[in-house]
Amino acid sequence: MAQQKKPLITNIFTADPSAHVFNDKIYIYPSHDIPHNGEDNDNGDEYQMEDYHVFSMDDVDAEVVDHGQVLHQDDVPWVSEQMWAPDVVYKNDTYYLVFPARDKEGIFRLGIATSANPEGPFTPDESYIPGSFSIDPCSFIDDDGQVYIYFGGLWGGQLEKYVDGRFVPEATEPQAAEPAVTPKCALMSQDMHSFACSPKDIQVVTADGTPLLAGDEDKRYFEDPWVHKHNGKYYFSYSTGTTHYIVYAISDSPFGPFVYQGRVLEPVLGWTTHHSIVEYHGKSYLFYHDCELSNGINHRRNVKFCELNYNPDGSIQTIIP
Ligand code: FUB
Repeated sequence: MAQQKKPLITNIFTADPSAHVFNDKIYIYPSHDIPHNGEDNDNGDEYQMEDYHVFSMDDVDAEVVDHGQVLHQDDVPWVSEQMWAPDVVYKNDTYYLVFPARDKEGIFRLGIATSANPEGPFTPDESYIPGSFSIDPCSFIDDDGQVYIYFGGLWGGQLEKYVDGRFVPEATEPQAAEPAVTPKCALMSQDMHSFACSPKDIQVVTADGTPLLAGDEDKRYFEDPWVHKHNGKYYFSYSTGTTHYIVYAISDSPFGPFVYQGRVLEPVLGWTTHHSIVEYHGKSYLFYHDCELSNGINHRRNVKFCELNYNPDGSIQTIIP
């Protein structure tokens, strides 16, 4: 079953799956795609998500359980629209949902909502994380209990509009020969409701230490960060957006620099590609999405998963969807 790469959730459209193991079960925290007949554009207006559902599986071969709606945008005081790709981290005996959405001015921010249970429901903070911006938060808890949030997405995700920490609406991507826009990472405070430091640039570099260029669209960061640890190394994986790959880079530090390695996943059906990597009972799994259920409609996506394997040198074997 784990190898079949078939749509895992079929009762609603789901995307951007963040998978975690809590209490020996696999929990999936995806976006909830809402069908409509509007057109696609580079601003991501077609992704009109309003709420989150949580899913779980007792084992990789078990039925997936929909725990229902766990948070709706109408219940979040600071949100106007577009609750996109979320993630969850467990700390302080609490499950923290970290999620992006547009604030009342239309600027993407990151918010926190909490629950005593992994399946929710989640209670949102009154306001977004001060100093947060852009989309696609990925939470990574290190062996020492410190939580890092990696985030950022180009175009609709507004990442290129942050210049020296300020939102500059007219800012555009760098020229092809200039260094690529970097994803960001912030250490979370111990109470998990604020950043403990200003967001730092995460550099992805070539083997000789040169930062990737904006024109290297097969490799440079676009959106969808994920960090996991394997044999003591930090693996930073992400989507290249315009070229539709999931690729990865490795570092000895959670703040990088990360050295580019290769591809995790070849392009799927649909424009976006988004993933997470989780270890369960001694095996690793890739959770991702495509548009199989809707025959390729970009904003009607479905979550899938399959096994992910490493070579003896720690490199990841590329997955063909
Ligand atoms: O789901 C909306 C956006 O599409 C996400 O934020 C991106 O990562 C892409 O999957």
